[in-house]
Amino acid sequence: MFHLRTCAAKLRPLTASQTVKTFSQNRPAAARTFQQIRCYSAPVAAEPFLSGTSSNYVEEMYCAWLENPKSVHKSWDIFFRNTNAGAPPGTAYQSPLPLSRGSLAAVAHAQSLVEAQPNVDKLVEDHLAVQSLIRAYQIRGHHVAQLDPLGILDADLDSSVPADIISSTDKLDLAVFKERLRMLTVGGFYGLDESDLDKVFHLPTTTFIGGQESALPLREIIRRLEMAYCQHIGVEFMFINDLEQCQWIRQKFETPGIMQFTNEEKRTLLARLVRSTRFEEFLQRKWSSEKRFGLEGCEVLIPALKTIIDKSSENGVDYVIMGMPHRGRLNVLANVIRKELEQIFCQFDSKLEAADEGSGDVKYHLGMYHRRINRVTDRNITLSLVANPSHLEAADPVVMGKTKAEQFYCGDTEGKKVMSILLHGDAAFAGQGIVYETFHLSDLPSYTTHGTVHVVVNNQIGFTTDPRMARSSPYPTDVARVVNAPIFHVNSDDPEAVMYVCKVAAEWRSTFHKDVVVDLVCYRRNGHNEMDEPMFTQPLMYKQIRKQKPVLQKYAELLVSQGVVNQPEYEEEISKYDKICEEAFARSKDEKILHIKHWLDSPWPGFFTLDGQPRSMSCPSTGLTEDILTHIGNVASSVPVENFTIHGGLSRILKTRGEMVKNRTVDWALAEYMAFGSLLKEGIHIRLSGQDVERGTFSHRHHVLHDQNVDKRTCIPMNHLWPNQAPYTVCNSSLSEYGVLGFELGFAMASPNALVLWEAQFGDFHNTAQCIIDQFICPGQAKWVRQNGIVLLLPHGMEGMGPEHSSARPERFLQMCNDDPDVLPDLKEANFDINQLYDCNWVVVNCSTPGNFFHVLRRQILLPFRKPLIIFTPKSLLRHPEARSSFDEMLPGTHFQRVIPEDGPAAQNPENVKRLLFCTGKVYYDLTRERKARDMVGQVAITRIEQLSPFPFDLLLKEVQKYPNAELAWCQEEHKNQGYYDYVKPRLRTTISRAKPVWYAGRDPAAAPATGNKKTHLTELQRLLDTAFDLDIFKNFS
Ligand SMILES: Cc1ncc(C[n+]2csc(CCOP(=O)(O)OP(=O)(O)O)c2C)c(N)n1
Ligand SMILES: [Mg+2]
Repeated sequence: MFHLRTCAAKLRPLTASQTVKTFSQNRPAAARTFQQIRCYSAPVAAEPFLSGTSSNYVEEMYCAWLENPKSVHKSWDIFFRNTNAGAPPGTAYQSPLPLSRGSLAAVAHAQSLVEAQPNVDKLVEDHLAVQSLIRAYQIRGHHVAQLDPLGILDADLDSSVPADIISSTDKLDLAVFKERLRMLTVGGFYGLDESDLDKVFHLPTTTFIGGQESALPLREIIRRLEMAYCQHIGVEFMFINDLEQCQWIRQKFETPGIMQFTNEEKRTLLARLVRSTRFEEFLQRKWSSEKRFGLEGCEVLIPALKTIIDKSSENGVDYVIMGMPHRGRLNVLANVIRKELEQIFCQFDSKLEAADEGSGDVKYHLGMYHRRINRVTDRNITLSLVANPSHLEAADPVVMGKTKAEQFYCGDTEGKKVMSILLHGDAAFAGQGIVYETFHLSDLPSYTTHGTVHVVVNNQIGFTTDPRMARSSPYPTDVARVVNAPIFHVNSDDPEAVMYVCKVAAEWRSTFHKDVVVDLVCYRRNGHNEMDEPMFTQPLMYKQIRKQKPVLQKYAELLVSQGVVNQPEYEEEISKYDKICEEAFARSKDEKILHIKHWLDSPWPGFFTLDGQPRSMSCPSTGLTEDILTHIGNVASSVPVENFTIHGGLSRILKTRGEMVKNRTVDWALAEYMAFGSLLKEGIHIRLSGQDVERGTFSHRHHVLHDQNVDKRTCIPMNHLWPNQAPYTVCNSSLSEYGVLGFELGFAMASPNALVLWEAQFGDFHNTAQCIIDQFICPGQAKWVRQNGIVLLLPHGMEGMGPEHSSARPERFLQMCNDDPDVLPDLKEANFDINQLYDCNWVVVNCSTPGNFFHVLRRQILLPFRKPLIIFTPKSLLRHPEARSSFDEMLPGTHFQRVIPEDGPAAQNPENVKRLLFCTGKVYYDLTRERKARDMVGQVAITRIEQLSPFPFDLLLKEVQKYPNAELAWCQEEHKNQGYYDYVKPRLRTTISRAKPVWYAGRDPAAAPATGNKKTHLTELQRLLDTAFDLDIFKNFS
């Protein structure tokens, strides 16, 4: 049902407003008070002196009286006061008595009339009522705006009209309006009645409906409020806690006549609608049985996006990064980003062969990067659409992160040059929690992109689900209210209203640098995809949709009727675009090969050779000179600014660090410092983000020092290392994993010359970011030929802390590695280790020494390509006295050790060794302690696998061959169905051509990652150590 409502069109008498206009033109604008003005609407017959010829004079008197009641003759003063106080016609005028006997009494009589208390009270009440009414429209007007092009659903899921708005539910029905007014007045909400409609009220400063006028009759006030808030645009903004921002929005929507378009703008809009509509029709004609998730029903999206981009370009933006779901994606690629049409069309050819390595992705997930001239502003603009998975809204934080990085690298500290636009579906925007997480990044200093423009394709359905079953909030956009983002709902069948809100949204962003939402209330002409039958579930809606005239046709008819275009011009525009499509279609048939790299959203110019290959297939030494190590160590153990008081406990930590530097050793924190500090020297930007990373969850890092005497005074010694170093960013994130990991992944996409790390508070928390891991990090390169060097630091280790906080779930990462467990690669291949890294989907390591941690971090950047790196990081080892590395392990010529072989007595006499134990990570220290205690150093060799994936087949084969008489066992502290066993065992067996068994020493399978009982934990640990060193235990199984 339509919410056709308003009153004034029928009720408005022009005389009152014209009169007031004349008044106000003569009045200084500043004279806005809450003073009541009762317009002298009394019939002329009742006030004989008010003849037509005297009206100008009366107006002048009235204006003068408004400014200063004493400036007019007392009789006028009394007249105007009485009129405004509600004196009935014919009684307002009191002729002044001659100043003779009795005159004082007469004055007193007049005075008493003026000051009649009930009238003054009414006067104040009426003004307050009008003010409340204005405010009610500003707050709730959007609830009655005509937003649904189908006229069947209420965009806010509520058909009632708010109790404090006078709108009738049917604009044309005067009786309904009167009834509503009566309900609100007679003993009702405002205490106003119909006769008040012609009274003139001063407008408060919190409204702009007056334009140049500072007072209006109530009838006109209501009409203008209806025009501003209850037509095709619903503005939701009164929750914003900033007066200036509210005033800005009011001014943009209330100012009379503000929504004006030139004929040229209208023609451009029509041409853009032609492209949008005809593109979908073309695809439908050519590939009627292919899924494309067309835009039909929201064709206005294309001109909407182009308007946002035009306006932003005009305001200085030269790079727009976009993220969007399936709906209308091909159309956006074709008509907003301007991807060559033949490249899009050839994606429909299933016989094309893929030219690039990788498994590719469906056409409506691929990304794009394109630099071109914006024809409207004549300025260069780069547009990038980020590739995305099916998982709705998952790309939101990725787009934000990439935007932040692009801003960072071009020094755009205020977001004036680079911006993001995010598109959403209505169901996904309301339903997916990542939307909320992403909004909460929008204003954080290290995460803000200075405003994202969000556009919701609100087709009032999600697949088959009605919005009333899909959300509990009135609008799908309510989530944006948490960050005070204004929300502009708009009926997408009114293309000019859509253009207007898009312009305002872009201006909002460039003025306030904050998020804003455009909610395009539209419909979906077809099913969820073109093969889908919508009538199964939405019969009535789709009956209405079948009747719905397409927006292009409606708008074309409007412009033809206005004489802005004529019919032949319109038809010419259509056939011109159809021809473009046909020609591109013909060209697309020549394409024989599908190049996924043509769909790259983030090229890295100069990093690869011209044909996209790494510049070498080797990695230099990751070691550093003693001088560099010492210098970094000294800065890491000092406070590099004057008069800065740090906490006493921290002084002790820094002192210990200083002693380690003197002793040429590093612990975990210092090794990380060395890696970061040295890369900064080489111009590599480093960004470490995650919950509490600045200090470190385990209080070991302390990268940000806090002055104990001056609030918020901090110092980051890492930024005081070298004169021309790259900047170091370390930032505590919001308490989000999905959002923040997605953000950092996006940040890492922008440049290969940055080390971007995300640290989980505890490794197991990564599972709330699983979507980013599963959909982007693990398969990203295979799907989108896009490399990414993000590093995940996941604290891991079974330390008796219970089922939570123990396991970073290594089994999950290992299960997703793409190396074949059953095929032994060619170990003699030159640069075997680098080739292996090049071929893998990600690198998984668990370092047992700080030195190796240092090397793997540096290797991440010194490699000639980029791969995600998953590091299981320690907790207790951070402070373990044996978990130290000497500078000697970090000097020039040293490397990351994929495997750390046994180097004790067992290695001296390998043929005496009875058992070769393989392990990874912290359990190594438990094993060596136990071996020593059992005096078995010559019988059991312990080899550490530091790089789990890609699996170091070559080095492990050497280890096995070195101990010909040893049985092989894998030892882990994790439960058998978890940890590394299932990954390592088949690969070890392949390494030795299945010549021997690989035994297991570790915890039994379990549902939970760890016991909650400390004693049980210790018992389990002892049992696994017993198994590891009982040389007879596997005999029975042979
Ligand atoms: C995270 C996630 N869950 C479920 C789906 C399956 N799915 C694909 S489209 C869709 C409906 C989306 O509705 P809406 O967001 O309104 O977009 P529309 O298709 O209407 O444009 C669903 C549930 C998905 N792609 N992603
Ligand atoms: Mg939808």
